[in-house]
Formats: sequence, C-alpha cells, structure tokens
Amino acid sequence: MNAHATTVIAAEPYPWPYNGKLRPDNTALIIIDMQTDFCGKGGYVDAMGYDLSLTRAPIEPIGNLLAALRPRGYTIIHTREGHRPDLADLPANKRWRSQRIGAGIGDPGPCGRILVRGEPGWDIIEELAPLEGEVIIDKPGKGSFCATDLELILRLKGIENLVLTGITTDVCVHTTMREANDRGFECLLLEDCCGATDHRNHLAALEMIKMQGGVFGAVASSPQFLAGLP
Ligand code: C5J
Repeated sequence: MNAHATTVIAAEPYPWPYNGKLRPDNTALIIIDMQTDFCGKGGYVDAMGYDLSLTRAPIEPIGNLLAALRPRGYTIIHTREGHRPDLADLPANKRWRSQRIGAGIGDPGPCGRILVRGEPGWDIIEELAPLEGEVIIDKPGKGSFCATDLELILRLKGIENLVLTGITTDVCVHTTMREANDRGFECLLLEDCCGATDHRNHLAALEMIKMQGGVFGAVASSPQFLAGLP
C-alpha cells in the first residue's frame, strides 16, 4: 500500500479518520462486553428485565466485521466486564444498586454468579468468541481504560484509531469512547454494531458523539465502514 495514500470512511459528522490515515497497522477493532451477562438468557441484563433483542442485535453485524477484519490483519480487542470472585474490586455502591433491581452482582443466578470472572455468564458469547492471539481486556468498571492495561497495549502496538462496537452503547461503549478520546485516540463508533437496554438511550448516545463537530469522534454504520476499507 502507498504509505501516503489517504483512506476515509463516510461517517458523521466528518469523514473518518480526521487525517485519512486508516491502515491495519494503526487501527484496532474493540468489541465491548459481548458477554452472556449482557445479551444472553439468564444473565445480568435478562435478570434486570430488559429486552434482550436490543443487546443481541449487534451480534450478526459484529460477526461480519470480524470476518472482514481478521484476514486483513487489524488488531482485534475484546473486553469483559466482571469482578474477582472475592469481589474485592466491586465498589459497594455498584453492588448495592444492582441488588436493588434484583440482579445483585456476585449473587448466584442461572448463569452462575452475576458478573463474576470465570462464571458462565461472564464469558464472551460463542458467536463472537475471541481467537487465539486476540487481546482480551478484563475490566472491573464501565470504561475499558480504568484499572486495565489497555492503553499500554494500544501504545505498544502503535494504534491510533479505534473502531468501537459492543454493548451497551450508552454505558460501557460510551465510557470507553470518552476515555479513549481524552487519550488522543481517533474514535469511530459503528451504530449497528452497538445496542443499549433502552433504544432511546442508544440514539441519544449517537447524537452526543456527533455534537460540537464530533466531540468524541464520529459515527458510521458497519456497511459504510466495510465499503471504505483500504
Ligand atoms: C452495563 C455495559 N450496562 N457493558 N455494562 O452495566 O454497558
């Protein structure tokens, strides 16, 4: 590839990335929290009573994205939200709030202890299982940078651009995008590859990215992204 060639994706509110430098060696796909606890029967989101079709909607588009990006050599990163079995990394207020709505983090459920590392519900769903060599980030919080080695890994790999997917749009995906943006990463969120427990929040989260000229980056669909790939 010509090192000086520019490539951009048709995105809103600007063609992404801002500098036209989109290459497999400087761009990572990050797939956030596609775990049974967030989109599977008997998991955390199901226990809270939300409509699972909303958090399952991105499964197929993310699968298509993986099929296109893996052979092209893009860095693939998966995250999992979860806590140590002894719950030493679970803030008391996070536990209390989850118990209030009948889905206590750390409590037993149909998929094992809710959001606890090593339990069946905490694992990434089979359809999007990581391949050998792909990075997996275990995070105790909503953002993928808080209390993890994600930033170190991205810097060592020379990653400048992040393509964000996963669930939920308004919580873990948005928090991660904001954290990444503040660290100077150029971010693109793929709208059909994300989902929220309330569709209005999904739509609002997309709007928040696009305001102020793209305050956190840009938004595109996965077909737009795939059509623009070098
Ligand atoms: C939430 C997440 N919603 N992965 N986690 O608690 O967005």
